[in-house]
Amino acid sequence: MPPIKVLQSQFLCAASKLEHCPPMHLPEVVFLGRSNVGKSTLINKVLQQKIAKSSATPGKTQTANFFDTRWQLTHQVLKFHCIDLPGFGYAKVSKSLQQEWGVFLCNLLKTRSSIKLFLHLVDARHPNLALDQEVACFLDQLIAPTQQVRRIYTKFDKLNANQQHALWHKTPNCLATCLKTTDISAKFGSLDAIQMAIIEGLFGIKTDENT
Ligand SMILES: Nc1nc2c(ncn2[C@@H]2O[C@H](COP(=O)(O)OP(=O)(O)OP(=O)(O)O)[C@@H](O)[C@H]2O)c(=O)[nH]1
Ligand SMILES: [Mg+2]
Repeated sequence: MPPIKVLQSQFLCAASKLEHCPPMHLPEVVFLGRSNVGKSTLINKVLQQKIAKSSATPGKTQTANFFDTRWQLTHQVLKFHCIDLPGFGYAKVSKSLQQEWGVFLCNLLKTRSSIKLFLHLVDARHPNLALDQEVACFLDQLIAPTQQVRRIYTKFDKLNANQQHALWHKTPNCLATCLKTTDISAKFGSLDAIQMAIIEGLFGIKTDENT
């Protein structure tokens, strides 16, 4: 697999309305999932920089946060945006605000044709929650042929070896992540696999890792 180098990443803007979102000049990958599932943490991992704010308290990310990044893959320089979203299903915020986020997020996901890849993060300990199934159906209905959805299991390190094998067996070649690279056996995927999936989803560049 050709090496990926993250050349540069920077915070671009935070949006709570469609009008605040940046122009759709670059392909975009959006990280979505339940509150506290590990969206901001995974963005920091793939961008190799503490750029998205993560927290043990659910509801940390409250706006759609856009990050600009430039990666090098052999001789190509690839530019794209990562979007960190507020989580679904966070009960502590006032209902009206939550509804507001719901409408904004749904419109963002439906109308931003620059989003080429939706990464749906699911807690590996709870792979079949109704809320995640709803999100998966919602995404299936809205995606265009130029867009792709991939599921990533987070907190894989919280499963014991048997549970890791069972989940892997059920969904072969799934993408999985954990807090520290050493917490996950290489056979269950790696940060490289997630980075390559992003490049494949955004630019259609296929590598051995993803085939
Ligand atoms: N053990 C373990 N902990 C994780 C993993 N990913 C994230 N965490 C922890 O889970 C908590 C939530 O992580 P965040 O990245 O802030 O989650 P989020 O999905 O961005 O949360 P919101 O912004 O509130 O929606 C933090 O304490 C992280 O350290 C993982 O793969 N393994
Ligand atoms: Mg977050």
